Amino acid sequence: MARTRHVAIASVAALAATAVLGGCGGKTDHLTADDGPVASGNGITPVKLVAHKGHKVEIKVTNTAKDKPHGFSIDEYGIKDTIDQGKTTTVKFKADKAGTFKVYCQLHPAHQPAQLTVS
Ligand SMILES: [Cu+2]
Repeated sequence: MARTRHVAIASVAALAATAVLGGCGGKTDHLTADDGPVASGNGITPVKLVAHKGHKVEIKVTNTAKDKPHGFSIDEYGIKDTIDQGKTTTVKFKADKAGTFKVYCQLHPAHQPAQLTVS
């Protein structure tokens, strides 16, 4: 009986350890961006996005244009998405590289890009 109780306590301790490890480094930066018309044409706003190195990043991107799809790319993180007009998508990646990266519409290179800073 005593041995059974000991085993039960050990497995509870193991579960608790797993939960703590899961929380460590598992922080997520939630960002929001619009991809579509801006004052001077089309582009991505806000023009400055900031994330913390080591965090997961989720960028909720809405294509606010009414007439055409727009793209959302960050080359250094291997992101190349296309969002249909009026739709929202969530771009997810791990911010494992520090630096300032160009965020742009790969469908329309002339559109105003944004910058993602990871530090
Ligand atoms: Cu575009």
